[in-house]
Amino acid sequence: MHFAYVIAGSEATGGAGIQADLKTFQQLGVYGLGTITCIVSFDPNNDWAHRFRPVDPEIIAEQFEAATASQDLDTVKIGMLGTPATIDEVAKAVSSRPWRHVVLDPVLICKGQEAGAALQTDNALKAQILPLATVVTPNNFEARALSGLAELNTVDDLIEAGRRILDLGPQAVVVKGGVDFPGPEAVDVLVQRTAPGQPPAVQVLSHPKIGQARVSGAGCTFAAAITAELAKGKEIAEAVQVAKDLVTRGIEHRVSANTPFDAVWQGA
Ligand code: PXL
Repeated sequence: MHFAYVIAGSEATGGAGIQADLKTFQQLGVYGLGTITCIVSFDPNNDWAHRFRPVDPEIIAEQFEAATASQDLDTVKIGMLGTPATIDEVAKAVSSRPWRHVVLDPVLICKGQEAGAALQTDNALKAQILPLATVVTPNNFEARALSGLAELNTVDDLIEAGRRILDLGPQAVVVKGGVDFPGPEAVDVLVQRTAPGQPPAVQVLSHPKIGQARVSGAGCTFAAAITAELAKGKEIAEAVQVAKDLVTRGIEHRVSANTPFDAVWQGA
């Protein structure tokens, strides 16, 4: 049995967050363990606005203790954290033991948060969590925020963003162009560290976009699938291709809901 661990937020409708992560782990045949960092409950009486509740850092520490004592884990995904106090706790816990892979989905803003608090959280994520990651999966918005590039309009822009984020510490960065990327293709770029002093290796993954609408859980599922495949011993490039295929199928077979977004179906 292979084990994959996720530290992320709960999203109560089941579309995103740790619900999507654990479904993805199951679909890819790995045993999932999870630690909840925050609880997001969209408000059906207020346009499905984000309601966000952080989990007490002490409770995060207890969950981490239970998960890491129960199995010998070497692969972890980090999803939404949400506050500087949560980031402090998760950084301390994750760096307290060795990992083969730490996959970071750098969830930057949750719509329920006010801007001032979000900036502090983004900076803490960049300073404290990004250096622990081996693989980072920013979307278009997150890649711009982390790289400092204003626009990502070409494949070369995606590659340049990936190179800059690689300089912040990880072994590999997957920049997801997503629906914001111009043109008919959903383009992801994998930029991977090679030998010291050598330029990074670049791979471009492309598949025709399936509509133009955002689908909930795509980013969570993508990073969780990479994590599951790495847990099984796959190389990063293979894991990213499996993840791209799973998310593409999951978007093709998306589930409609009363929320503004459809949700990825990992079981397709
Ligand atoms: O899709 C980003 C995301 C991740 N994690 C949680 C979320 C969301 C978006 O709503 O609620 C818990």
